[in-house]
This record gives sequence, structure tokens and C-alpha cells, in this order.
Amino acid sequence: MIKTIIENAGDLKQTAKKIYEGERLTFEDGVSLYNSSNLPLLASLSLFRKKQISGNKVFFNRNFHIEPANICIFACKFCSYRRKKGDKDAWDFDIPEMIGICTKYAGKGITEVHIVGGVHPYRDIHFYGELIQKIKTVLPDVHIKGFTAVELDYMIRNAGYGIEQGLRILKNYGLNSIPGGGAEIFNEDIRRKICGDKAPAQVWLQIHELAHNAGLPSNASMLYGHVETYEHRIDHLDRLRQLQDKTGGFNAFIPLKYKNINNSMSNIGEINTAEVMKNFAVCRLYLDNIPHIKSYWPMLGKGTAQMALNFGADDVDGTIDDSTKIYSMAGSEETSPIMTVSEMLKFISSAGFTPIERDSLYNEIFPIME
Ligand code: V47
Ligand code: SF4
Repeated sequence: MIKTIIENAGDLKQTAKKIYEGERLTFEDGVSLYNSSNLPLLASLSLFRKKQISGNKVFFNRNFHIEPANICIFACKFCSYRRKKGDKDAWDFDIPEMIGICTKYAGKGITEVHIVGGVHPYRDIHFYGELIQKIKTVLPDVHIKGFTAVELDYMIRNAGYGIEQGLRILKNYGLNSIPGGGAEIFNEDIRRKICGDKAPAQVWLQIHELAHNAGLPSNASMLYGHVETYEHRIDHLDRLRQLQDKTGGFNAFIPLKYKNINNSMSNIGEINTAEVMKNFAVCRLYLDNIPHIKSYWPMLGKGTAQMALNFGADDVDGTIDDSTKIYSMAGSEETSPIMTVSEMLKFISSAGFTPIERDSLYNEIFPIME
């Protein structure tokens, strides 16, 4: 079977051979995978690799999001979420309001709260530190995965600390890990075009490196399908792969497909599903040292998210409970993303995989309580 696949891989024969032999792909291999339109081959290669890493398992967790504010000092062109203070659909929660949200989850088996919002003009790490501390009084066992590197950079500097010290302070408040957002595309020219005012690539990478060194694991992401080329994507994956070689601190990678509703780049169309699947496959194959690839269903929609499990993804994120607006505001078909655990089990098993509940560090949770 493997021999036949390699023999029939045409121009990708050498790359396919490397994948089956466990050899690291080069930049050129990555670009040639992207340039191929042989989707069945990309599916077999990436599924082969996924199965080496996680067998037939697909992971999910029980989580909800807190989005503290959608006001932001930056103006990323792809963002459909940011509002000016005073706009009728702007929000800016104080700590009691956010603790009120958490209280309704007490005793419900939630293992993770994901906190990401706009880069707030005057909140600093002590505000978010107090939030973290208070969440843990309401949900003592919950894992707090919070704040993109871009949010961290601003909130830490705003309080007058260096990044290393700021991360230590947040860890002492109870922060457990860092989500993957804010990475966008690392290439400097493209970053300047789509989000010129936000923290540059080297700051994003440095914050994740310092976080890993401080014992805070993290995720990574890539916003793709806008004005970048395949070479820019491989450059992005390559910088992540190099950092992971150094620290081993990334748990999961999330490819974030650009959604084009209600933002300043809406004139750019969205890429099609075949391109989304190709991207999952290439990310799985190129990032040979990041264990999990996340098919983020609130953004992709359930059908596409299931399909991506055949192109290397082994995680679908969580139950969400209709607690995030980032993607519905950008045009996702999941306008109120929510899945019960029973729905989650069917969602994964009907795609042909074995659902596994996990905690935020990918420890498996048994038995699964529906
Ligand atoms: O950084 C914003 C992206 C990210 C759009 O770590 C958009 O488990 C597509 O951090 N089209 C934030 N993407 C989301 C994030 C995240 C999401 C899921 C899982 C995890 C994790 C982290 O959302 C931003 C940006 O890259 N984004 N607008 C848009 N129009
Ligand atoms: Fe602000 Fe994040 Fe939107 Fe950029 S993507 S404008 S940093 S909320």
C-alpha cells in the first residue's frame, strides 16, 4: 500500500518517500506540497502522519471562552470584531461581570477557560491577574489558557515590566498556558499590509519562547488564505518548527482560515474547501515536532472541521457553549457555536475517529461523562 502510494506520487515521489521514512521536509518540499493539487495523495500522507502520532484518536475538551473586551488599540485589517469604545456593539467587561459568567459553569465539568479579547488601552497585568485569581476561586480546578502574545506584550509593558518578569507574575496569579492567536503571518511585508501596527513576528516568537522557558506551554496559529503566498506560509511554519526544536513548548497548531465578512479586507474572497484541506495536510506534514493540529470547528463550520480530520488534524477544540463571537462576527456559519458532550462524541465518531476527552495538556480523561 505505502509502496504503491509512493510509486504513484508523481512529482512528489521523493517528498512522499521522506514522509514515510520519517525524514524532515525541507522548505522546497513544503512549497511543492502546496503546489500540488493531488488531494487524495495529500490526504493519505497527512493521515498516515496523524495516525503515527495519535492513532485513530481525535481530542476535544470541555471549555468556554471569555472575551473581556472588543475595544482594541490596534486596527488589523482582517478583524471583524474590534469596535470603538461607545459603539453600540462594543463591550468592555469588568471583573464582576466576567466572574458572573464563570459562576454559571461551576460544577459542570469544565476543564478550561480560554481568554482572548482586544488589546485594551488601559488594562494591565494586575487587572488580568486579579481576574485569573478570582476565576480560580469560582472554578478552582480549571486550566486558564489566556491572552495572545500581542495582548501580553501590551499589558506587561503597560505595567512597566519586562516580558520575562511579566510572564512570571501572571503565572503566579494562576495563568496556565497561552493560546495561539496573534501570530497571523510572520513575513514582515505581509504583516505590514494586514496588521502593520501590531507586535512584529519576532516579538510574538520571543514571548512564546520566554513563556515556554517559564513553564507556560502554548499553542501557535497561522492566519492564511488572504494575500500571502505558499512561500510565506512555509516561512511561517518553518519559524515555528525552529522554535519548537528549541523549547518543545507548543502543544497544538491552529490554522485559521481568513473569513472575510465585515472587515477592511472584505474585497478579498475566501479560499475554497480544497485549499483549506491542502493547508491542513501541509501543516501536519511540515510541523513534524508539534504534536497536535486543531480543526477549529467554530471557525470552519462542523462539516469542514470533520473533513479536516482526514487531512492530519487530531483535535477539534471544545464544547465552547456559545461563548465566542470572533468568528461569527467574521462570517462563520456557526453563529452560536455550542456542542454538548454527546454531540461532540457523535461529531467525532461519525467522521470515523475515536473521540477522546482531554485536558488542556492533552492528558486523557476517562470515563467521558455525557
Ligand atoms: O489572532 C481574527 C484570528 C485569532 C479573523 O490557542 C481571524 O487554542 C480568520 O487566538 N478570519 C484569535 N481569523 C483566535 C485565537 C484562537 C482560536 C482558536 C483556538 C486557539 C487556541 C486560539 O483569530 C487572531 C486572528 O489570527 N482572526 N479575525 C478573521 N477575519
Ligand atoms: Fe485588535 Fe486582535 Fe482585532 Fe487585531 S485581531 S484589531 S489585535 S482584536
